[in-house]
Amino acid sequence: MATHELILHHYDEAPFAEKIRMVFGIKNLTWRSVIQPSAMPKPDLIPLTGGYRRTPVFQVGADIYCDTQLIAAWLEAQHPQPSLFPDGNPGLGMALGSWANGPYVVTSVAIYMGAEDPFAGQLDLPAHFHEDRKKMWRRQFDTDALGPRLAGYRSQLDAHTDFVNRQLADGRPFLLGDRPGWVDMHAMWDPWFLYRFAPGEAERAYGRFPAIAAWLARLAAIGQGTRVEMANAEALDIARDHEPLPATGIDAHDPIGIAAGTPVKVSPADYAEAEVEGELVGTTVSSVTLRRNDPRVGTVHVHFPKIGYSVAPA
Ligand SMILES: N[C@@H](CCC(=O)N[C@@H](CS)C(=O)NCC(=O)O)C(=O)O
Repeated sequence: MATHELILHHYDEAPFAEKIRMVFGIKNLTWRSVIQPSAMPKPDLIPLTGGYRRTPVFQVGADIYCDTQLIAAWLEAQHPQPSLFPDGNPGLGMALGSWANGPYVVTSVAIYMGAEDPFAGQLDLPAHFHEDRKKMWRRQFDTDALGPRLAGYRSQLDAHTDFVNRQLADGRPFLLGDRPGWVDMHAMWDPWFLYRFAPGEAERAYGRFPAIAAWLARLAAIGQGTRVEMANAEALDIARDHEPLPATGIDAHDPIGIAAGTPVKVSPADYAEAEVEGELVGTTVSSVTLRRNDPRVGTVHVHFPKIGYSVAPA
């Protein structure tokens, strides 16, 4: 049985999932695609994560990795070449995630949520999608009061876009030079999302920049590795039929102050809060791992990055 299969839980319209699909492309990996709903409920995902509902989630056997920061770091560690950091700056590439996942993404999502017709992109989304997202983003903005703030968000977006234009100004094909990397994935999130979810807004923001269109086309041409679909139940069976990797214990320098074996809850701190409960079984300088038991999948280890997540005794 193939414990090593790389399983991505995602849906095609998800821009954070697109970042990881692009990583599969850069590294030319074969991966299994499990389609999850774009809005709650997610009955085939929650047994794996314990309540984390965001997209994507990555699975290898009975190890479940939440958040693109952690998934990208895992893929880079296991499949180092071609590197996601072709300029040799992994720290900067990872640090820019806090820009991309924070102010940059929030600006584009606010523009989409506040746009006249949020379904202008002709996407296949469920009727309750907008309500679901309103609840999900309530810590960042009040979706019903975005109208008067849209102009401000648009001008914020243009300031972020200017970073991209300045990188591309000397004619380089990708943001860091000749080869694509994680920084390209950070920066393409917003145009990729807006062109699909609010095309009029995307045209306003990017239409006058041919260098951005050419860069997006180069990224799209990389492809997404070899994608092989998998039924949802098969992914759950794989988790059930495997043991998670041995727990690492608490990192010797970790100031977290919670002993291994303590029941804890982990939650995203920025949006889509959810209390994932489990037993703390490991930390590294950048991640925390919980052990959970679920009637459908048995024992799983759920891994979260530290950045953007809170950990507290349950
Ligand atoms: N920081 C997370 C953010 C993930 C995220 O917000 N993903 C969006 C979709 S691209 C999401 O979860 N939307 C709600 C959903 O899919 O249920 C990451 O980097 O993975």
